[in-house]
Amino acid sequence: MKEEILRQLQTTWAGRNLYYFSEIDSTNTYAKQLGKQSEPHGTIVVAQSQSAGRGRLGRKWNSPNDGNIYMTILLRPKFSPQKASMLTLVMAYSVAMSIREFVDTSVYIKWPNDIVMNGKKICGILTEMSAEVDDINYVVIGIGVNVMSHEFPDALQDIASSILIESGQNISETALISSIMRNFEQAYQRFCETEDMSNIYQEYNQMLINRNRQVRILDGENGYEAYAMGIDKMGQLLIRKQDGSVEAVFAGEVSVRGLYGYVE
Ligand code: BT5
Repeated sequence: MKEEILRQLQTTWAGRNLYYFSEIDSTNTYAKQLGKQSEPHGTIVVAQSQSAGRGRLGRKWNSPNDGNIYMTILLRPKFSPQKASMLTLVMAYSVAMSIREFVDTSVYIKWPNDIVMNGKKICGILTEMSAEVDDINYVVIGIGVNVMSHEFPDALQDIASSILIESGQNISETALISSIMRNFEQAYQRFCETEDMSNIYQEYNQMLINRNRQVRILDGENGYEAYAMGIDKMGQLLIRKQDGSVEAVFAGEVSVRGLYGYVE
């Protein structure tokens, strides 16, 4: 498997340094350990299954050995720590572009960190960082893609699905990993030119499922309805509130839901 991934990778800096596990607790946790050591920018960690896969805010990521993707990339960016949260969007854009190369079914981004097909979540992204005030030590971006899962636990039935279930297509996970790395390397270079989403946000908005929709903004205890317009150059979601005022919502602070469910 490791050799097959390396054979297919077309990247130059990224992914040449590859750690592969049949099972691991979490590829993000492992990549963070590598970040503390001197492992280079672009190192990737891939696992066939995770025993303690993580989502945001202490949530769990269901990670069975089903032919899915669990991977993390280690980066050592030169830009300031405030910009790192935009890397989640850069990765979401890259993953959506990649899945679109393989399937006929529509693939969308749900801001900020999910990929959806037919209104179901097929991928989540978890970005974590170690930084000083002005400098980033390292960033890890974890990607979980449900490629081949046939079924999900009851608790996830309503929101989760896989590429196989939604498109009926069998995709090789190694080919998809290679495509994600190629698209991410290119998108990351475009991001670094301006250190913001200027080069990417218009294409991102084309794939944004929340765009031009009523959404529910979940902000800690408070929730309110607004109209989502798309992201700006800083990766913030522009929303029009019911009083007509336009606000930019920062990804770290809130979640977005549809009015009646996960997307719609
Ligand atoms: C995420 O968090 O969506 C980020 C998931 C990142 C997973 C990758 S796998 C490789 C790397 N190593 C790790 O340990 N993590 C990363 P969040 O937005 O908080 O969503 C978590 C929620 O998604 C859960 O509370 C469930 O409702 C749902 N969920 C859990 N497992 C899922 C799955 N396999 N597919 C779809 N939804 C799932």
